[in-house]
Amino acid sequence: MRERWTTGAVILAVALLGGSMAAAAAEHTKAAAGSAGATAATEYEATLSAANGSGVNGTAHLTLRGRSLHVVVDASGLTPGRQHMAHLHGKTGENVSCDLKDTNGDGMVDEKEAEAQAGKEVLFLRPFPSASKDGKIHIDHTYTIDPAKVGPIEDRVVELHGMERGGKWIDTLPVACGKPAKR
Ligand SMILES: [Cu+2]
Repeated sequence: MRERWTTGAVILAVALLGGSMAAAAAEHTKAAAGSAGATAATEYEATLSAANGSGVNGTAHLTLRGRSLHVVVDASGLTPGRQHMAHLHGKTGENVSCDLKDTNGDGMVDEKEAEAQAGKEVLFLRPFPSASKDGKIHIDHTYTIDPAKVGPIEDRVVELHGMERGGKWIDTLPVACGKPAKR
């Protein structure tokens, strides 16, 4: 009697194990199919143009592979020795542009005005770079993105921030903006 109960338990355990293994195998197949689909890369290029008369210019190259986004930014004309914030900006369901407007007419496009046009940060390009002695920055990093938050790359803009204004360092002030286009 005890023998039969044990046998039954073993059969049940094997059945459960078999079931979970089948589920694991199915999950594995799904993951493999997903990564196979994700190997196709989409490349984007953006020319970064000066904002707020910063004199900053540069380029951004973005490579999207599934949820992986490789970003390379090179720019010059930034404030030497300062750390400059860098982001992708956008608005959900909208195609934003770098047409940043000084709506309050104070002679500069502050971050609030820029956000009205280009939207908030949808991706922080961390670690933020510090400009070299000759005012250059370089970003080369791969991010795992949430596609629902980041949205279509071609609907976003790349922004660099931080410059002195009236002798005061303003870390949020936009200094360059560029719109990625597929290449
Ligand atoms: Cu930003």
